[in-house]
Amino acid sequence: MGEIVRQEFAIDGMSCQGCVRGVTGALGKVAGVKSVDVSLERSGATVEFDAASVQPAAIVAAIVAAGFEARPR
Ligand SMILES: [Cu+2]
Repeated sequence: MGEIVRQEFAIDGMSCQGCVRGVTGALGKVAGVKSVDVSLERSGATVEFDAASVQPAAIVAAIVAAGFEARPR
């Protein structure tokens, strides 16, 4: 188990709580992600993850695969 990192990601394209649930569910399936807080108001997500097992690019990719644009903030 590596260092737990907390990082903000900007997400474009979320318009309702269904989108928030979609992103939350997608991130919850990424191995190494410890916690997810997706906010419609902030158009983003705060993600805590194990830096030894997941890279920020994989978190971005999971959000994109769910149908949204994302980038580290
Ligand atoms: Cu929606």
